[in-house]
Amino acid sequence: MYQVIGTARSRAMRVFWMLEELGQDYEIIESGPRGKAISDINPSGKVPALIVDGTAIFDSVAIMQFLADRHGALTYPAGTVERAVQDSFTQFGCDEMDGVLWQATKHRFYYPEELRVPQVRKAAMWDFDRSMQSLATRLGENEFVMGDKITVPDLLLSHCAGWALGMKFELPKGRIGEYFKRLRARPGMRRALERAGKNAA
Ligand SMILES: N[C@@H](CCC(=O)N[C@@H](CS)C(=O)NCC(=O)O)C(=O)O
Repeated sequence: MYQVIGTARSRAMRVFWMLEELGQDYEIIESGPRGKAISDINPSGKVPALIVDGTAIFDSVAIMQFLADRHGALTYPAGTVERAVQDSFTQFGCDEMDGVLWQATKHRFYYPEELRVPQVRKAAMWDFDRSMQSLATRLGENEFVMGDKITVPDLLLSHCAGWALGMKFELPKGRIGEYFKRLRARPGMRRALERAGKNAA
């Protein structure tokens, strides 16, 4: 059985959600960032980690893609043009959403107070807004970023959208807003939240 180190309030949520979508069982090892369970195996102290066959894999996006590949779902096969386009959306999520939000989060809560620059939040909102505009164009009328098939970046992008809401960033209305809502309403997301939320209690 898979073991996941992390909590629902971290990027580990992406991994719980992916495992639910894939119908795979998993054990949650509760650890916040830099907690003992994660620091014992990950020198950076960052969550999440997935333990599989005795090996620890770090980075939520690497883990999600690994699981999708391994179980042959929510992904196009490596080496196909579709996979290259899919990966470009994944990279978009990392750079244009996660990276921007993480920067804003660090300057809001995470850095020692003397390193926090309040203006970073405004710049991050500006970046985020531009990202949403380009996502709107790329998504067009599609249900998912790759058309009618859900893939790894859909989970990543909508997880980031929830993070953005938590940071009081404005999410676009219309098709993009509906796209995020549709994804977050999926039963797999609901199950992951219920299970990881309970586990955290
Ligand atoms: N790119 C990594 C980032 C992991 C990460 O930064 N996790 C946060 C919690 S969501 C953390 O543990 N931060 C601790 C730190 O930066 O010291 C991933 O997607 O897993």
